[in-house]
Amino acid sequence: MIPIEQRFPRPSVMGVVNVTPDSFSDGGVNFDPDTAAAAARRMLAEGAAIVDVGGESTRPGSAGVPAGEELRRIVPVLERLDGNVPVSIDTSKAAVARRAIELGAEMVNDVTALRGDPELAGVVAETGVYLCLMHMQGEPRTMQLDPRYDDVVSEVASFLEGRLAFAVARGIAEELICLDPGIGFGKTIEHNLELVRRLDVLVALGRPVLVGISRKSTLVRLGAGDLQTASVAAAIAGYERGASIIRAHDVAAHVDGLAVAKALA
Ligand code: HH2
Repeated sequence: MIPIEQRFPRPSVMGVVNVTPDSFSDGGVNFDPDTAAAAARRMLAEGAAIVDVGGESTRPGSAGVPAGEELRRIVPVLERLDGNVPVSIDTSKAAVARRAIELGAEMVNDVTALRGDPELAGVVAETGVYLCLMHMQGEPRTMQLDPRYDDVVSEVASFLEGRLAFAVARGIAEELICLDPGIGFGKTIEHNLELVRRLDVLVALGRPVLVGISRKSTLVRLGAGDLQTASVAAAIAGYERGASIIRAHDVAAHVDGLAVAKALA
């Protein structure tokens, strides 16, 4: 595998395909495997560098699903894609990651940053795939009840630094890893805004930064009526502060917006 910054030059768009009945913004839309595979192919045609396929919603309040159910959701989609679309698997479970990698996934996107399943680090190390480590305070079921930080940016930075060291100690090559502040995961609106505003602090950790703010409730609470436009604006702000990979539902709009932002950089 080439280093992640070469595989995903700034800015790269990661399309989102949630194969779930209950996801935050696209719940149910791609629950059918044919529809999900078609959405992934369309995102690739629209300019996505990779498509993030997930079988478990992590929206606030959700309780999670067993590995068997997650596999039942994602395997038919990956089989249909047949290695023809670059895939990231959004999972914190080793069994799901292993099967997805067998079916061609080149990245594991773990919202628990290797804290959810003790076996996952070994699967990533052994297979040599890319890895995204994301910050989350608490767990999805309760994370939005009362998120608190003294300084959200330095706490997220030191968490990510610690998880990066853990991953490297478990045999995962540092050059394959990117970091993510986890917008909306145990954070208030002000925490989320501050993390994007001061993204340079996370970029200074020396690894590419992935930002997922697309269609999140912070944008709604800011008063956005058109979530696609608001998402692109937030993505560009993140890019200008150093983000490399933008996780987004509306791929074409993000590719266009980020191409202009790059030309103006
Ligand atoms: N956000 C969501 C899910 N996975 N992974 C990373 N690395 N970063 C994120 O910000 C991120 C993520 C939540 O968004 P969505 O996929 O729209 O919803 P759900 O978790 O309900 O499927």
